[in-house]
Amino acid sequence: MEKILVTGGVGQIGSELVMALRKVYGAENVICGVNRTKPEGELKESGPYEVVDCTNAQQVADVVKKYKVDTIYHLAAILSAVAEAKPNLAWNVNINALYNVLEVAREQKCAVFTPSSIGAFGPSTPLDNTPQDTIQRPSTMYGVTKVAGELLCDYYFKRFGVDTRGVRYPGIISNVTLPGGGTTDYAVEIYYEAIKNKKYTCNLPAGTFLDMMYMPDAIKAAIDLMEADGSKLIHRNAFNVTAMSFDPEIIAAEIRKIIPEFKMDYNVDKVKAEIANSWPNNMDDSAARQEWGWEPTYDLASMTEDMLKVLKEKLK
Ligand code: VAH
Repeated sequence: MEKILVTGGVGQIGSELVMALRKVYGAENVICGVNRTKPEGELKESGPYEVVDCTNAQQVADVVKKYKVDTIYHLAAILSAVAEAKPNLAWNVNINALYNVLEVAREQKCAVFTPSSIGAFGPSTPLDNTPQDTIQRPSTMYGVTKVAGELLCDYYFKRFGVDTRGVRYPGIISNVTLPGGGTTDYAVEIYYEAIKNKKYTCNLPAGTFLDMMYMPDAIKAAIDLMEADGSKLIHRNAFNVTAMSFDPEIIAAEIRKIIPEFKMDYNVDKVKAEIANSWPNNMDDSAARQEWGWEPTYDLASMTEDMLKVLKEKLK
């Protein structure tokens, strides 16, 4: 990997992935691709950025040719809750933009990382220990775009030899950039509210178990997969990866081990609750472990300790 473009470069994953990739490959070799929101601070100062609206194929092609990009981490996407509110926008960004990226990758011989999600599963999927290969009939526009994206990436590998790779991310928890419009956003907000107000009103009901992962592990998964020996990848796109599974009561109890006075009540968002109920309780990620050595570092206890430590400083 010499020259890397990260689309969605100021998003929850993109903003941290750009910084991690710059540490590994050299800041000047990692281009932060942004659309309407420009990078700020260290993200802006540490290396190049370009405005690239991925729904515009020419803009993608121009940036890839300008920097002789050989690898694209395509993270620009509309997340699940916003996708339900704006399904047409979600299709355009999550599929038409991906098609543009894959076409440019085919022409310019780039490798492509595109994340799928636990959202690619639906109510008829086995929700416990969800297999790598199983029924995928999602009931959300987000899920439809994720399944279509997985199949499109498989096709570009098989038909055109494009080196496409991807993982099915669970909910991702981070302390740098707030997530925007996801069903799992509560698992980030709860930490901020625990520090700021020692209380939180949760929008998913107790008993809603979802796969989750700390951001450092999400970044590690993306880079490790892209660096893996491609000849060993049987599944290649859409590997199940997870680090933990919890419901709101369990994460609240973990927070109380550090902030005993923390209180939580509920005001359930019916749309988000319906989306979350159609997703797995926990996934089987053995294929990723066997094919490219996936292994998370953080569990709920160590993530909670780190999140509260970092946010205590950040929110001072
Ligand atoms: C969302 N955080 O909630 C994203 C993710 C697993 C869910 O894709 O939409």
